[in-house]
Amino acid sequence: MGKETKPNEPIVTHIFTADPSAHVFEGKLYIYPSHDLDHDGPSNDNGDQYKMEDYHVLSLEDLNGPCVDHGEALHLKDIPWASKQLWAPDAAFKNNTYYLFFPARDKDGIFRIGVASSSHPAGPFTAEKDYIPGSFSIDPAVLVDVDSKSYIYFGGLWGGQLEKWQTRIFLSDAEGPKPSEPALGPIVAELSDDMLTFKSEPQEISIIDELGNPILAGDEDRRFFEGPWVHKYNGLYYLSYSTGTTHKIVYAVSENPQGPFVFKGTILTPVSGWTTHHSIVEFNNKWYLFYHDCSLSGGVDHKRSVKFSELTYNEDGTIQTINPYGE
Ligand code: FUB
Repeated sequence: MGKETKPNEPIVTHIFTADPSAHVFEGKLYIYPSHDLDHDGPSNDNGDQYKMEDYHVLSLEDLNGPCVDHGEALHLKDIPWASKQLWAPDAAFKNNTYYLFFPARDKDGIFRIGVASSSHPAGPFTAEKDYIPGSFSIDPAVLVDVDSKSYIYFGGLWGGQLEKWQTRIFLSDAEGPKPSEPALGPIVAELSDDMLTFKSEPQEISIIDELGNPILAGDEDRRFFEGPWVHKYNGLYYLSYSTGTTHKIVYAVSENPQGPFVFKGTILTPVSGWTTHHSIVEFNNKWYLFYHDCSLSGGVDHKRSVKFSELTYNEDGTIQTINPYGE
């Protein structure tokens, strides 16, 4: 059991946590983060420093804490198809079951997305024997829509390998589009009713500007990099994501869960550390942004801590930009 939580402070300090996916289950706020490890191994653009081996589920009864760490919910050794790097997960509830969606490298070193299930939101989760057929890249986020259709969003550049799948075949030498070409978007697929397979072919989401032009690969303040998250507000779908090299969380809006999404603006200004990754959730009639930074570790990129901040919509549905350091 941790101490009381406060906005813009680590919700736990006994372990390093990152990539928080927050959901309200059974009246509590459950957070599904990555579990960062303390190590001195190599750090590079391939993301080798993010060598996580398990997941811990956290929960809060209210936003003043304390935050409960429910312990290990799933370990790499219990995932038959995975070899390393349990990156950013998400969870969903359907069929009276809690599903944990997670990326990991398979035995060939290729990122895939797996599913594990449990009867309890905190697990322990039992992994399927193989990854989701046809899955690739990283950072799954699942939206169970009001009509009970479920969508999985995923993708990430560089270490997340999205560039290598442009032909839907893994090409290890493939590079991303030129700066003047449309950026790669995140991928969406509808999930099967049992949540274990893709019901539809994964398709790329288009992110456009207010004039209908695609966001270009060279537009690093707006183009998709990794960490897609989709939530609904007033009947609209909000796609938010990290811009990677410019370290922002930005968002785009659509009337359709599969897009196209129209770019709107910045939700979170850069935090300490290279990565930025978030989720957005409504809890007790208020909206919250969960995110991470590296303040607790003094700026070590792979030793991150989950924090939260209240999120405010303007009357026109746009989101007010959050600067977590109050500058
Ligand atoms: O935590 C490992 C990776 O770093 C995640 O998958 C990315 O979104 C970034 O936060």
